[in-house]
Amino acid sequence: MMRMSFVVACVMVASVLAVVGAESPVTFVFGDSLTDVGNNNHLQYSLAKSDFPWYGIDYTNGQPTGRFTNGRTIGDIISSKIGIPSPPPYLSLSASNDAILKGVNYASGGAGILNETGLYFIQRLSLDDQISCFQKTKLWIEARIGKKSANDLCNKAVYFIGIGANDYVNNFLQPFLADGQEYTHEEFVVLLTSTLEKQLLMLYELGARKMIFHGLGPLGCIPSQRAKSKTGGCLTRVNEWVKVFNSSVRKLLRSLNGKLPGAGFTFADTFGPVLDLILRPTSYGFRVSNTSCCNVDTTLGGLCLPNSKVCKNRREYVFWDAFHPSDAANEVIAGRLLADPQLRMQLGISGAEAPSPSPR
Ligand SMILES: *[C@@H]1O[C@H](CO)[C@@H](O)[C@H](O)[C@H]1NC(C)=O
Ligand SMILES: *[C@@H]1O[C@H](CO)[C@@H](O)[C@H](O)[C@H]1NC(C)=O
Ligand SMILES: CC(=O)N[C@H]1CO[C@H](CO)[C@@H](O)[C@@H]1O
Repeated sequence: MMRMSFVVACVMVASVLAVVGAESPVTFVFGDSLTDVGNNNHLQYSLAKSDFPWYGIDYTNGQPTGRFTNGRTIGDIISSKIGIPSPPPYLSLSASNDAILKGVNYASGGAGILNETGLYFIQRLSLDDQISCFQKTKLWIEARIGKKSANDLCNKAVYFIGIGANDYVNNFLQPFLADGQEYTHEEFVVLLTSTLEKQLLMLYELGARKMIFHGLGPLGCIPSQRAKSKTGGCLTRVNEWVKVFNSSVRKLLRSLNGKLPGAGFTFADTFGPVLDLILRPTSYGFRVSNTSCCNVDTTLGGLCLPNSKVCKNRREYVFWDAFHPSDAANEVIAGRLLADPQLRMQLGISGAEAPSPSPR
């Protein structure tokens, strides 16, 4: 599970943003528990699941869906703002389902860039697995509309990728796993970046051109990491590492844009805004950011279990459980992302009424 992402700043966005041209964008979503909308529910042996109360308490019908938060994910909110349905989980679809022509979500709680990340969850779709699933989707699409149209669809689609937090939280930062012992952080970032480069090249070969990579947020400030600090403060060293990762990925995307014809790979940096949300929650209408709404036991995984106590006003908390932002925080983060001119361009949203981000 687990990554905290970016951002901040309450943004006033019209209920549906104007999407230029008649066609709604087709979106393919890759990632971890921040964007999983139910894939892991289909993995029988996965331990990275959230298909129980209190998850989903603020979602439509108040039921758990496999989302790792009390309500909507950032992706759900972005989809709704641009007027498209949130793409369904890949593992709920089949070749004959019309939904595959409109967008698919491959995100899986516990997943990372590296195959070995989150191995103690037994089952999850690593980024390599997610790309294989996309490859299958493309074959399904070809069977439906022909090779040329399928290529065209894949070229025009927008690819959201948000991954890497588990490579820290459920790999490098776990003292009992090999990667944290084998590699210095410098070497680890090289490994992550070079693995990601191969993965992005694979997506490019499959037709991806417009891509938005979500950088990591201040992971050192999520409740599961704070719990490791004597004072309950943010782990500065972890935040510094995340910044190095972000720089390295941003550089990678620039270099790929320079050598791959037609590539428009964007880095969406939300580290600063999310840190601001955490450091000054009251400026955004929140009250608490140093602990989660759900009273979780970080020594027992940090998820919100059915027997946990949940806070009264869930909108007052930036974090829902030890790893994941609340629905209210996701709304702030999504608004911040949608204020990014590059992201708006990728989504074909007209620039005219760009929302102005401002703390509440
Ligand atoms: C990770 O797993 C995928 C598929 O399971 C495999 O194709 C790939 O080579 C593996 N990558 C590494 C670095 O082991
Ligand atoms: C969070 O911050 C509040 C106010 O500064 C403090 O009273 C509380 O002890 C902190 N909680 C944790 C878990 O650090
Ligand atoms: C060079 C560079 O792009 N660094 C960025 C990576 O990390 C932090 C947080 O995301 C950014 O503020 C830096 O600008």
